Amino acid sequence: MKLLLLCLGLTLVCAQEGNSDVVRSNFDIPEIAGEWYSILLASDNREKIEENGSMRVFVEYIDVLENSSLLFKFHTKVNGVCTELSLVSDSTGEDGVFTISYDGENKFRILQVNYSQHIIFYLENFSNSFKLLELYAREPDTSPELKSEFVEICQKYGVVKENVIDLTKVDRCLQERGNGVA
Ligand SMILES: *[C@@H]1O[C@H](CO)[C@@H](O)[C@H](O)[C@H]1NC(C)=O
Ligand SMILES: *[C@@H]1O[C@H](CO)[C@@H](O)[C@H](O)[C@H]1NC(C)=O
Ligand SMILES: *[C@@H]1O[C@H](CO)[C@@H](O)[C@H](O)[C@H]1NC(C)=O
Ligand SMILES: CC(=O)N[C@H]1CO[C@H](CO)[C@@H](O)[C@@H]1O
Repeated sequence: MKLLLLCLGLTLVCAQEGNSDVVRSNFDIPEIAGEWYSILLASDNREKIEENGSMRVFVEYIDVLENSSLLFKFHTKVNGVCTELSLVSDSTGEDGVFTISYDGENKFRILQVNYSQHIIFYLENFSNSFKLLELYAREPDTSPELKSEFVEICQKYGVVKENVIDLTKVDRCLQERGNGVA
């Protein structure tokens, strides 16, 4: 009963299903720095994330720069060859929201993060028409529970589950990763 009343009072908090050990606002951006692995990738435009798609990128690490911009080091397969890709994304000043110029002008936000475990990004374009959701983890793979939660989140953002790709089952160019963060 007490719990029910608490939920009525704090509908917003209680309505947040799934993993409660995550941060959904007031992000501590320096905490997202360091090594990550791409786990799941989803888009309403599947071509973007299929083989040879521009958004099929595998993260190695995120660096937080002095001016609060983020440096993403990725690997991507170009004609079957692992190729490095570094992108800088600038802070918009809004909590967890950044811009990035890559395949058009894009804007992304952090949906949720557990700094020591995983992070979920939602990217929306300015110049082209597609949405992208990404799940990164500190380890090369995550629990099936977290993967299912991600699929549910994608559906809420209008991306069907058939358009969620499990990158742990493909070559993520892991052998190209450096030893630690530059
Ligand atoms: C991250 O997850 C771990 C294990 O579930 C938990 O102990 C920790 O409190 C979480 N951290 C945050 C910031 O939620
Ligand atoms: C922040 O610094 C990086 C690296 O020097 C640069 O590429 C980026 O344009 C800068 N962003 C802003 C908003 O000044
Ligand atoms: C991706 O590009 C490679 C090299 O050009 C080609 O062999 C392969 O068939 C392409 N894959 C798809 C799904 O188009
Ligand atoms: C966030 C954003 O600007 N999304 C745009 C993506 O591109 C389509 C088509 O140009 C626009 O309708 C969206 O507003």
